[in-house]
Amino acid sequence: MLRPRDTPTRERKRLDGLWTFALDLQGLGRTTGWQSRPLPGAREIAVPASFNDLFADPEVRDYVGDVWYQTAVRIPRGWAGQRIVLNFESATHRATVWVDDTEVVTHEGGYLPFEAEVTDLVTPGEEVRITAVVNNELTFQTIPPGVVEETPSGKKLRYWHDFFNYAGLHRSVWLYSTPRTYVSDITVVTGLDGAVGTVRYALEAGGEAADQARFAVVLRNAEGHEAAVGDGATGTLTVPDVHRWTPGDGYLYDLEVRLLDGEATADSYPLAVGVRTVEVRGTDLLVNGQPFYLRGFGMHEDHAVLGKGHSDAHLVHDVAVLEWVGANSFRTSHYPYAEDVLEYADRQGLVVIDETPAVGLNMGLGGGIFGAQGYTTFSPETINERTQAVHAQVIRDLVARDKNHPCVALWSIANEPESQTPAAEEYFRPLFDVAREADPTRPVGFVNVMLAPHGQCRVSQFSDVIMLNRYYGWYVYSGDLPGAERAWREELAGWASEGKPIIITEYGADTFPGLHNLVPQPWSEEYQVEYLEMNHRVFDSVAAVVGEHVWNFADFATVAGPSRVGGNKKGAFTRDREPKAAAHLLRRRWGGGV
Ligand code: BDP
Repeated sequence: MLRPRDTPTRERKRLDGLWTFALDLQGLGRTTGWQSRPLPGAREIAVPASFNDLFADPEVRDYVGDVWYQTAVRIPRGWAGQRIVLNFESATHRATVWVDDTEVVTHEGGYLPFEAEVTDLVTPGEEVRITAVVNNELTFQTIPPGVVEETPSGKKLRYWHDFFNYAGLHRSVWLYSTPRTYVSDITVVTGLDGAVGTVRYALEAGGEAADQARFAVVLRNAEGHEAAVGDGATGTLTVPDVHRWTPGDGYLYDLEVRLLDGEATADSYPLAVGVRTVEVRGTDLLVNGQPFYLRGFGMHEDHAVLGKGHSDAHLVHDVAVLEWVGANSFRTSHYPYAEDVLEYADRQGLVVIDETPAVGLNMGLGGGIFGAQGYTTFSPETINERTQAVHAQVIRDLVARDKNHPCVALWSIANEPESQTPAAEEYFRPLFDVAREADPTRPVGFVNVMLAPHGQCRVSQFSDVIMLNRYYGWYVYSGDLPGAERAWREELAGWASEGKPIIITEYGADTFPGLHNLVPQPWSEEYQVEYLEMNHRVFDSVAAVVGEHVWNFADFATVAGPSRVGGNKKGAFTRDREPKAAAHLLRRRWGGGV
């Protein structure tokens, strides 16, 4: 699915703004047809945003179930004769959408786009009603998993990931037009041979005359000069003296894809192309043949009021903060981020570890954080073959959306799943095949949890890159940094013997900003600094370590509980992106700018 764009042959209309909104407290909406009338008892709501924090209302914040969104839109008069599509960049975690009274699409999974062709349901110049019922429940067959428990105080959603279950319409909603026969997909794979760049492309058409589709492509450099031309549905363009996409230099070419009707352009679509290679060799991660060391963070889409709603202002600011601190990369922990984020990372030359929403497939984790357990991770009643099929699909969908972004260097197919059991090995083995089949060009890994240390993990054998989340000095050896350092060195030496590159995808200590200690104790700014320094000593002594991502970029909202003080406080920055002492340490180590 290509992202909606304005091109010489296409137009788009963004449907963001104030919609009407209603909680379906009695579960009546679907049976009594709320899509066919103004939503009962509706209030106005902002799109995009999570619904949870917009109102000072606990009923909304902690709501579990269906919520309804509605708006009206006039179809542009000029779209007569065109194909018309309704596109949601995401709806967390599932949605069914109607145009007037007609159901047009249902989609499962909260962080990837979906769309429906609505040409026959609309009349250019006329208004239509768009209604979406969005549901935030999780089950053992969703990614991420969760379970709705009936309690004396009502429905409660239990889940095994450490971030608040924000939900709603988090990203833009679009109405767009294309010609009746249109470019439906583009795949590019870039290569380098000395100073010569190659852009291998494959094009697909959809619609009425898709079978007879003929294509022409032009690659232009950033100054708009033609760098190469080609025709046919597949081909390879060569670019002598290519300007590479390199970390820190997000140089992009523009690939203009044209679908031809005789000599005329029937459809046209532009794709930003960064020419670069990514490869694992021995214990190195190579970008353009050069060893690359990742400095940065695991992040979250998380802001006051907006929750997980995307905002360009916050994107620009977050990336400015990354630049200030000297980060060259981040992980989209723990779900695919808005496409705007990836497009911006492409232009900024930031390297991205792109993660699926497979987080919390580990019921043995965090009893203290998540409350009483009593579930088995992999079993016929919990995470099972059906979950695995959903997981496989989300990997395919993520690759389909993000395959052309030069910023994406590595796929992470899961965060901290159970990985020390035979059931985990059986579950994950085919998923690595799915990822490699979907994208044979990028390394694939998953993020290993402390409960499956070196020697016990049965899933890392499938990874091209070892990714480790480790909390020596926090969850274990808390307050005992010398003990933590010894234990950490010992474990890391084990992983280094595997002969693969290692990225430390999480290390961090909760820190309450403004809490100071002469003798550093956990939760103080001084302890966070000493904790990070200890980790850095360990990393710097192991050649196979090719990256350090602090957990987390910023403090973020999570499930309330005895070990969380106003959210997860492991940020190097506060939730409003002010630096803690640790951020200054990182800036010195990473050579931050501005
Ligand atoms: C890891 C998770 C991350 C948590 C973090 C923590 O990957 O989502 O927020 O630890 O405990 O378990 O702070």
